[in-house]
Amino acid sequence: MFQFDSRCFTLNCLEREIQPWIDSLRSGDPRALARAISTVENRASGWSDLLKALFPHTGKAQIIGLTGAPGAGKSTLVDQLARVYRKQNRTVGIVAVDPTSLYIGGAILGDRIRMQDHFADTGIYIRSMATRGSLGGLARTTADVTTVLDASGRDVVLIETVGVGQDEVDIVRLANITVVILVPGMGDDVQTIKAGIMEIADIFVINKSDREGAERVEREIRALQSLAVRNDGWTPPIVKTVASEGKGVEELGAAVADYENYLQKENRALKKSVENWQERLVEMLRDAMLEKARAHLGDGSVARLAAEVAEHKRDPYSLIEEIAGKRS
Ligand SMILES: Nc1nc2c(ncn2[C@@H]2O[C@H](COP(=O)(O)OP(=O)(O)OP(=O)(O)O)[C@@H](O)[C@H]2O)c(=O)[nH]1
Ligand SMILES: [Mg+2]
Repeated sequence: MFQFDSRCFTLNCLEREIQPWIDSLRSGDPRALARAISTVENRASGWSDLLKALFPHTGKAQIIGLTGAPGAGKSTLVDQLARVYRKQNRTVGIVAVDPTSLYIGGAILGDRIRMQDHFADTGIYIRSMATRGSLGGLARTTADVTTVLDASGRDVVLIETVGVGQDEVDIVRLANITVVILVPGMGDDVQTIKAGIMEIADIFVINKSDREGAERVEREIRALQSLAVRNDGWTPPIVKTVASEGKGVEELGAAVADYENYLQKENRALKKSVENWQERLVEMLRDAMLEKARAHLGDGSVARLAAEVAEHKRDPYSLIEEIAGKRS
């Protein structure tokens, strides 16, 4: 139904094809939305034209990234937070990113169960990104999927990601608001949490506060905060939650709203967005150049060149200059 016509080569023709799709997507049709997300995620034919056409409709959603150690209760919290927003009549899109195949089984199962829970509610759309796209990094694909959700008119987009690697830092960076979830007594004391993740927190959540040690985690966060004051002057609040019982979730919603208000002042939201785009544009450029170079080199030639360098038949520096077109 929404397939691109492969005979469509002109811009006018593409626009004619894309427009009805975008119209149904923006009117809230979940099938049009699912189709658009798959197209973008799989880099299927027409993906970039679709994103180009969607971009003018973006920038309205509140994008909230939630990250934390495996099993910290991220999905449970996301689910509860989605309920809070639904009570406020705001529509929600959820993107659950699974960075390693190790978590895929559990996460997908968990998401299915939750999906059933929200089944009757078209105000919640859940997407589990189980694959690491071969074209473009995980962060890039997540950003593009978020763009689709934003353009579809979702008021809030919640992105869940395990805070373990650089990819995850990149993913949460694309959010307007970053929530870092810690838990007491899991061996992941504040010190052992990746420093990069701690720095990007706009709000801290201590989930599983029904367990012993929540105060200790709070003290550790406070101690860290006293060492490094953020240059925007915001002190990330600490919210204690028991996600499995829905406790503290309203408070988390309020903390998010506080930060939203803070961002609205003194052009901070725009400043943050410019910073984010700076990162994203560089990444998009890197992807595009790499793709161009690969297409130019053809299949298998990177392996052949690697062999030549390894055997010292040629030096890698001139080789790259040659490929990058600095010298010909
Ligand atoms: N005691 C307690 N258990 C909780 C709380 N929140 C979540 N859990 C439980 O912790 C387990 C993991 O929760 P998830 O929400 O799947 O955690 P996650 O961080 O999304 O996990 P991954 O996506 O696999 O990294 C589940 O069994 C939840 O029921 C809480 O506040 N207290
Ligand atoms: Mg999860």
